[in-house]
Amino acid sequence: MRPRAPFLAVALVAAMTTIPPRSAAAQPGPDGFNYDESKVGTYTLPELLVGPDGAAVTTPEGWRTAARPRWLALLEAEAYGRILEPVPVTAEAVERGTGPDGMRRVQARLRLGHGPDAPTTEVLLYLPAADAVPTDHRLPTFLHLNFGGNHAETADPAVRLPRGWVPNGKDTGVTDNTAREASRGTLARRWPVARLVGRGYATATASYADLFPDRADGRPASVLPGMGYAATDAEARPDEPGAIATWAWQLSRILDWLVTLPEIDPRRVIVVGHSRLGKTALWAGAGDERFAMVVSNESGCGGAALERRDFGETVKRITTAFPHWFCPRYAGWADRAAEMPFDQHVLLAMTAPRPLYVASAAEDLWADPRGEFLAAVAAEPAWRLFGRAGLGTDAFPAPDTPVGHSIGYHVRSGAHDIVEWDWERFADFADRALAPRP
Ligand code: GTR
Repeated sequence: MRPRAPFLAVALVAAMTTIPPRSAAAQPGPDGFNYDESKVGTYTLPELLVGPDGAAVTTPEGWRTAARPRWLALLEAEAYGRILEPVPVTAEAVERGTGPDGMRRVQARLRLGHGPDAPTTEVLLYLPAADAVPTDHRLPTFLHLNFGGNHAETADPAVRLPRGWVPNGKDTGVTDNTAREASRGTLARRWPVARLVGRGYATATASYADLFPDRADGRPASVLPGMGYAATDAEARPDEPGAIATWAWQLSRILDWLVTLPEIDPRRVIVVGHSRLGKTALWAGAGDERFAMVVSNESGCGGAALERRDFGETVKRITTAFPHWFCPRYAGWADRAAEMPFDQHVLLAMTAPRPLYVASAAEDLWADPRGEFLAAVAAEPAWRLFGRAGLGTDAFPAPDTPVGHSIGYHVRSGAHDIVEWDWERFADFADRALAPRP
């Protein structure tokens, strides 16, 4: 009789190839973390409307002059590190062409600072066709950093490849940290350019790896040593900026260039980010009030999600897995979330009174959707000081049902990602929140 093992092995392989991938709901994140709402426990958030002396803040003026600066300084010292100073920005190697569907395409290499050794970031911008908008019309603009390089975000064959380090990735097929032609368009689902441009927006992107390679030993290879900051982690001071602060600086420098373009409305540039880049978008909007609106997509721990809620990713885990994202002092809050002098509602409130949109995904339990929503609820008093309605509800909404006024929120069905449906909701919100007022 023939042994049965080979048949079994073949049957098993066949079965494995036809089993659909396990959904994120069945596998919410790494083992050993809480995904059970009944085990979250109780917590008390730090009072938002207070100044440095602990006195209550009750007016917009008090927010601007006392509460906001106090919280911003604390977030710099304890979480993200010092905000980096601006430098002169020069556009080089500017290409203007026609992209898909007649859109105008602009590519520019921005030199940040003086001299041939100053770092550069490569920006890709799409605008509606010239005959699609009235002359002199200035466009509201979505700006986001991307993970795979500009060429991965669109199938447009003219888009230039990054010259430096890029992360390896399943989607892009990169395995040696080097950008490749074969990645072109592999992440296009994350940036629905034609839809945004069709709705009357300009939209720009750049690779997040241009200035700080996203790896634990990235600091020496980042722009920070050249800007007078520590060359090694060992030399880094407790409030030394990390990768998130550097990426936020990149966004501000791109904004410096965008606002010089006659097509762009300098008062309607919206910063968007997904996941670690959602944390970055929030921090960029906190430090740079020229961003007219901020969008956090599934930013989770260190982003929109409350740390005092024990659900999904924790400060301990994030500072162990990604020590380079934050300032060194942040790791000191691992396992001590209840003692933190701030929580993430404070980060969200840094956008007030500008419009803020927070987005979650139902299966993305690692990022704690409910914790992201509750942070937005807790941030609302900052908008109310300005007579704005904020979120306007404390009831966690059903999936795919956007809510809110000056703060928008949705929890999309599905897994951790940023997709066209999310962007459409950001644009719906921006249409309302940034509509030119008479
Ligand atoms: C995860 C990390 C999250 C989130 C995510 C991402 O590994 O734990 O905080 O930022 O990466 O950026 O995709």
